[in-house]
Amino acid sequence: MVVVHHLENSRSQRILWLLEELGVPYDVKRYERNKETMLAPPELRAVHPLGKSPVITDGAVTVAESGAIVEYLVDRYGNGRLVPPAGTPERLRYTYWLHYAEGSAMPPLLMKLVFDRVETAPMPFFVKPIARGIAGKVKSTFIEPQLKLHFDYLESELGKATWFAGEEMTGADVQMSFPIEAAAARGSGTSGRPRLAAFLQRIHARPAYQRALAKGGPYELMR
Ligand SMILES: N[C@@H](CCC(=O)N[C@@H](CS)C(=O)NCC(=O)O)C(=O)O
Repeated sequence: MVVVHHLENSRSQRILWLLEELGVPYDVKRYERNKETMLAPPELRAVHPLGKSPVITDGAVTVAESGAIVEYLVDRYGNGRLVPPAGTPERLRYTYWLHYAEGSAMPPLLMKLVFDRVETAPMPFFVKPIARGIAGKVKSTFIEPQLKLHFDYLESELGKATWFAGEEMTGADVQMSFPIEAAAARGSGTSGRPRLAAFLQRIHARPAYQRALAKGGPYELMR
């Protein structure tokens, strides 16, 4: 039986969604974030040394890293579903987006989260203007332009086909859902980008997505 080690309000939500799309039975083991640091609890390190989510166990097998988990589940349980046939241009796009989500889209989003926190973190009054000045500068000169570059690119890519890898929904869309949802929650991403907004509406309307939400519990991404 597949067990998803699911950290609240996190990337592992998309793995529940994938399992629902595939119709694979699974158990969810829930973990709560530390309220102050927002980090995962130490128990997750007993499953995988990094203690990050998602991580799945499937019998004797443990798989971490969401792109690898998507690939594993689609290969093991998909019977050809949610992955374009090998050797096609769609398959190459599938591989590209599977890597792009965590390799390229998430780093500037994570940086925005961190520098937003620096701006609001409690600190001695005399340090505040300096810390805020640095954070504001990094955001305006690097992070915001990078986010615009990436999300304009995504908007234009969705003009080429309905889904990221082509006309069929695939595991790449599951993988890409998180950066787009995270960007939407953080006030960038979908505003003024109708194709990205439509992508989110389309996935949120899927019965499998809603079943996954019911299993995973409340899903509110960090702003
Ligand atoms: N690239 C990894 C990122 C894993 C990751 O950072 N997960 C976050 C949840 S969204 C996490 O576990 N955060 C809590 C922590 O770092 O303690 C993946 O896609 O699986």
